[in-house]
Amino acid sequence: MCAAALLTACGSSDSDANELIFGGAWSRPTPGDATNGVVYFSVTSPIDDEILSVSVPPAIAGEAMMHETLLDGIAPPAMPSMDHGDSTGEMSMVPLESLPLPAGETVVFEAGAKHIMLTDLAAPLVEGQTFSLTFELREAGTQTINVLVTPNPPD
Ligand SMILES: [Cu+2]
Repeated sequence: MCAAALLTACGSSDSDANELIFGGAWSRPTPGDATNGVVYFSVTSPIDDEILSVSVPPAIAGEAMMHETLLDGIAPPAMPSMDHGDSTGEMSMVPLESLPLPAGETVVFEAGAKHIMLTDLAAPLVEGQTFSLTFELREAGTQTINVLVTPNPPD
């Protein structure tokens, strides 16, 4: 039943007032030899909440993690640095252990900023494909969204 609810939250029947609003979840198609994918979306919580973790079905990727891209010169938060890049020079990424969602504030995951990183892709992500991403939130519990694989951000 969630399959039809493209780009919208589902599986939230255990909450009502705490309903999160997810927008525009998308992921770039990947070339055949890529091991990592990336997911972007926006989320708004009506109450103060916090994303505790994110997961992806094993049929899609080995692991999903929240990351933030930083530029050299900007002090990273007090977390271990994790540099994926071998040629990107000034860009680095740090894992986000959790992410606060202040009430009513839209938090955006987008290129060059916060993103969900998928590692150990089981297969290339193909344009038109969809897959689910599941979030654990401190207040809202488990929330699952559908992600569309597309080269361009949805409107
Ligand atoms: Cu990353």
